[in-house]
This record gives sequence, structure tokens and C-alpha cells, in this order.
Amino acid sequence: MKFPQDFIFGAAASAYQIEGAWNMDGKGESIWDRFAHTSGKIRHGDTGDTACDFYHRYKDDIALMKELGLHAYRFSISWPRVLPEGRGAINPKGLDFYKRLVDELLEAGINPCVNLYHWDLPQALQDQGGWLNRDCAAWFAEFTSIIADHLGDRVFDWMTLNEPLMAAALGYALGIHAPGYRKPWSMFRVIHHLMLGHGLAVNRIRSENPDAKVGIALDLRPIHPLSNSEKDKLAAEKADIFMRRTFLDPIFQGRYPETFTTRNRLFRPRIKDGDMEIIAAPLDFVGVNTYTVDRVRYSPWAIGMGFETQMDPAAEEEYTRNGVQYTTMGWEVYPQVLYEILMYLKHEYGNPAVFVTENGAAFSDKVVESRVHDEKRTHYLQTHLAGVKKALEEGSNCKGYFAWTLVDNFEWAEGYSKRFGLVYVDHKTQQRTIKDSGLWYKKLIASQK
Ligand code: IFM
Repeated sequence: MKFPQDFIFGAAASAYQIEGAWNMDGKGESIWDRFAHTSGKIRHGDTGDTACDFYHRYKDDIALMKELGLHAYRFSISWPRVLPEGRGAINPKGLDFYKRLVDELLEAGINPCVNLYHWDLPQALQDQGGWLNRDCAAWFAEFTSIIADHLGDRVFDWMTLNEPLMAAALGYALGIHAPGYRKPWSMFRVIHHLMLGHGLAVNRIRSENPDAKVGIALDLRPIHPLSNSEKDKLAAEKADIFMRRTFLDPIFQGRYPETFTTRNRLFRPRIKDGDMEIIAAPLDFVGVNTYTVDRVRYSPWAIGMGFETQMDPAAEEEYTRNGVQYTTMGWEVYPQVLYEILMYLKHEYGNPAVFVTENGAAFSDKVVESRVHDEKRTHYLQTHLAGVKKALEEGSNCKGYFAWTLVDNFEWAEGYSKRFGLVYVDHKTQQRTIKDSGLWYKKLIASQK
């Protein structure tokens, strides 16, 4: 499979999912530390306390990235590692970790792509309301300025937020992610504050480094009605508005979809004069995180929504149903996912530059005689990348692909029970084994030369 000469192949990860060292060298507590330390929140009582110990093993993991031939690595910065209280005094050791990480990546010839917020808000800020507090947008901007000031001479590719929809929906409405709130009405306010924080951060990055390329990583999935009924079709339209247009319209058109701002008062975010101009700060690219398709049906019970997505629960093992493969997350494998989303962005939003900032699959891998024969993941990568290639042939402006993820890591509420990595991690010994899918990816990247 041949891609354009300048197409970027990378891998992505996030701080809480891999770093560990949760309370070392002056790091402050994050909402994920607090959540994972609360009994009953994470499968098997797992925590990110040690995770993949990337904090200590980053040099070895960068050596693995080099071995795979990755062009770029997308990682996030732990806000409370740098600002233990969320604001104010910088923790020099925390900042130094990210400087060393960037230097090591550059030394290995791997482009560092920084994502500023991947869900691990400082607990000290949560104690002041977190993203429910409008001030959180400004706090995020302050944090961004610090990071851009210290890394901006060596980092040129930036993302503000990772998946604001998931941060708001799973964390504030469904309560299955930190901070664990079940207040569906609050979600819209949280979304607006996140988007405001995004816009402010874009401006801060640009003022620190005018050459920076800035984007945001959104979770964007194809949305299909579960049946041909008019009700389900209407539900799919509503899902499109809530799950995709709520984020894309303000960025590209400077306004939220009408239904976002005309909700009943309890649900409606307070939008102040000038907010939309800030959120619509021009971007250099959109990051797309996508794994599966959403099959949507009408639901009278989803108050204020009118739709629900059919989702299987996570499972011990992957399975097939009616000839369709599902991963251990219970996610349908739908290889056209990237093709459809890239075409959607082309037709609905004027074909912006796009990076696939996350894509991958969890399967129940096993090490057998020092090898991991994960042919299902290889097949997943192959068929999904074929979708990217088809989209490119049809004019998509996709610039690169980041596999989720380099090493098996802490999969949020699922703990360590789900393996997405190109590299297997024995979570007891921290031993790494490159999976067959990693070797396939390596070959694909090498074959582009
Ligand atoms: O592990 C997550 C990641 O943190 C955000 N996007 C989806 C991945 C798989 O669930």
C-alpha cells in the first residue's frame, strides 16, 4: 500500500494511560488519580499509579518507536505533573520530564506532537468545579502558555484537547470516567467551557510560536440509523448534530448547531459575547480519533437527546455476530470508518487538512514463544488504512495516521483488561514484546521509501 511521500505514520498515547509515577517528583493529584483510587470505579480495581512506567522507561519506548520506524509520536502532557495545583507554581521536575522526552524523540528522529489535555485535570481545579466552572477555560490557557513557552522552540505540532465529547459525556453525564458525575444537564456547559479553553489555547500557542501547527483531536464516527424507519433516520440526524456538528460547526463556522443553544434552560450553556470568535480561531488541521461506527436508534428515554447508540458491553474475548467482528471493547469492526469520516469532512467542512490522530483495536493477545500473533489487529490496521488510501484517491486532505497505541496501557474504566498496543506489555514485569501487527506496521512504513 503506497501513500503520498510526505504522509506521516505515527502512534499516539496519553499521559495518564502510560506514565505511572502518579505522585513522584512533585506531581499533583489528577482527577484520574482520585477516580481510580475510588473503589468500584475501574475494572479489577486497576489504577494508573504505575501504568507502563513510561516516566522511567521513556528512552526504551522511544527506542521501540525508532525500531518501528515511526515518523511521529503523539503524547499528552499531564497538567498536574507540571502544575501540581493546576495554577501558580511550576514543578520543575515535571516540566523537565517533558523536555527530556521531547529531546529524546528529536534525537531519535521522531517528531513530537503534543496534545495538551487528555482528561487528567488537576484535582485542585476539580475542587473548584473543574470544567463546570467557566474559569477552567482560562486556567487551561495559562497552562498552555507555560507549555508552549517551554517546549515551543522544539515542538511544532500541537493539539489542544483530546475528544471533548467523551470528556464531557463520560465524565459529567454518565459518570463512568473521572470526575464521575451523573449530571446529564451539566454536559452542555462543560462542552462549551472545553471549546472555549480550546480557542484560548490556540491563540496562546500561536503567540508563543507563530510557526506552530495547531489542531484539536475530535472523536468522529460514521453514524448510521439502526433501521430504515423514519424515527431511526431522524435519530441519526440528531446524533450527527450532537456528536459531530456540536464541535465542528463552532470551529469551522463560528456557531453551535441551533439545537445546542435553544435547549431548555437547565441544559443550555451560557455563551458570552466574543466566545464564538475565540472558539473559531483558525486551525491548521483537525485530528480524527475513530474506531467504530455508531448505529443509532430513536429513544424516547434519552431525555433531551431523542437518540441512543447501540453499544455492546466490553467482553473478555473478541467475538463475531452475524459474520461481523467485534473487539474486546464490544466495538464493531467496520473497516470503512476512516473512509466515511474523511469523506464527511471533505463534503461537509470544505476538506480541511486532517490527521487520523487515533485508530486501533483491542483484542485478547497472548505471548506464545516470545511472539504475539495478533492477526486480527493486523487485518484491522490494513483494512482501515486501505480506507484512508481510498479517501486520498478521492481527494481527501488526510496528512497522516497515528495508530492507537504504541504499548498496551491503562484503558480508563476497563483498566488493563484491554490491549490496544502494537507492543505487548506484561503488566507485572513491564516487559515489552512487539506484536505481529507492530511488525506489519514497521514493514508498511519502511515500504514507503
Ligand atoms: O484509550 C482511549 C483514548 O484515551 C481516547 N480515545 C479512545 C481510546 C480507546 O478507547
